[in-house]
Amino acid sequence: MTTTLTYFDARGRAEPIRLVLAYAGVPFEDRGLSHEQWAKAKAETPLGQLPYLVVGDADGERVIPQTMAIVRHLARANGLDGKDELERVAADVAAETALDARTAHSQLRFSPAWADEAAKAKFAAETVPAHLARLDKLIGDRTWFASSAPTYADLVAFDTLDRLVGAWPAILAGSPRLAAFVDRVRALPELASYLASRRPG
Ligand SMILES: N[C@@H](CCC(=O)N[C@@H](CS)C(=O)NCC(=O)O)C(=O)O
Repeated sequence: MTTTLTYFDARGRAEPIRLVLAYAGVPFEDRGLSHEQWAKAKAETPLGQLPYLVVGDADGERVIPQTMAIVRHLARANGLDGKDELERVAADVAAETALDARTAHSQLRFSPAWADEAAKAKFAAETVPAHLARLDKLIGDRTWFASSAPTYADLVAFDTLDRLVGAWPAILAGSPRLAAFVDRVRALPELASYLASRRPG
């Protein structure tokens, strides 16, 4: 079986996919296209968007677009989607809540307001805490969001929180349970090699 992930040469949307692959121990080719390469390749991709995943086996190749379809496919294929329906729902709820925060951050990050320090400070002071409060409520005093062991939702939540910490290093100071969660994910032995060698954020 071969697994090839294609995205730009950046963490971006593909990072939760890479984290799931790394945590599951699935060897994969991590293709990072330049914008010139993408301009040539775009027309031949499933939806004209990145990322997409190509999984090859004896039956041929499956080409899968859409970040969260890829993440959830890999989670199901590798037992990272929860043990039963209740856990699967909890994982989906946590992942969607993290993605709400990620989307809000990306909208600011890729807008002219990112150059406006006052707008950034307002976002960090008012918008981010509302997202963090939801995530904090979901994890409560548990170790992982949805199960007794990490699910894909923990990796999606880690990616979001890690991005926020990258933008505002003290952003989790008022959320000790989420800060401890981030440290816990960062310390997972399954992720050690990937986290030590991944692209800069
Ligand atoms: N919902 C899609 C959105 C994909 C998307 O917007 N990808 C951007 C990169 S982050 C893209 O392909 N941009 C290049 C283009 O549209 O030509 C997903 O999550 O995969």
